[in-house]
Amino acid sequence: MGAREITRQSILDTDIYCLTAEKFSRGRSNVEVVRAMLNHGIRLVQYREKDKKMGSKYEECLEIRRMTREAGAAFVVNDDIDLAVLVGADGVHIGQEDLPVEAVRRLVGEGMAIGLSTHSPEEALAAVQRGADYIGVGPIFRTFTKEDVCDPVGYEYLEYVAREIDIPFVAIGGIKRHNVAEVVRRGARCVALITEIVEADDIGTAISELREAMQSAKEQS
Ligand code: TZP
Ligand code: MG
Repeated sequence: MGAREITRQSILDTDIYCLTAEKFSRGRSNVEVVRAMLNHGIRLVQYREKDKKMGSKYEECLEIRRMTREAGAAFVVNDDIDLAVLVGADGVHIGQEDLPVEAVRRLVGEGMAIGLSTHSPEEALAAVQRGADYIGVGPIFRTFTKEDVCDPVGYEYLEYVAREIDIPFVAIGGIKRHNVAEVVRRGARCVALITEIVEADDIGTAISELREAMQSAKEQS
């Protein structure tokens, strides 16, 4: 799979959004895992790393930025706005308790996409109003990957977003090969995953099986 257009509007125009987490990567480094993702056609990667100091995160992000650029893939940094700006990321992803979207926009300028995690219709509507470029919708299923995660939002909220919200969205939380088809049937076009990919014996097999399941669900719906 080749390069693609990467703008604030098009950042989610891909099927699988891969997030890093070295703790779950079974001895592989974030850089190794991202290399495997890119080699298997992933074109949207988020650096999400809760267990490292800023200096190490900066070094890793510089390398991952270089790799994603070479592959024509988009690169998003989770939480750290300064890191996203410093490494020239395509996007930054924030949560409900972080700085407001308008304030983040002042820091990152007009060129960088801002993604915001949401869990309810009220949060989704507020995200649109505040100028988020895309929203995260989840957790769809129970997940043990994220600490302090709220209860699953279920399909109801996902279907609401698919029906009512005009900006791009990505479904996240507990998505696996065995349930991704239903997530697509409920309206998701892009899904974000951590453990199903970083924990896999073979990252390439996990990606191609996810893609197959998504593709046949799309053809049915
Ligand atoms: N945000 C909502 S759920 C989640 C994040 C970062 C964790 C997703 O991880 P997994 O392993 O795909 O359930
Ligand atoms: Mg966060």
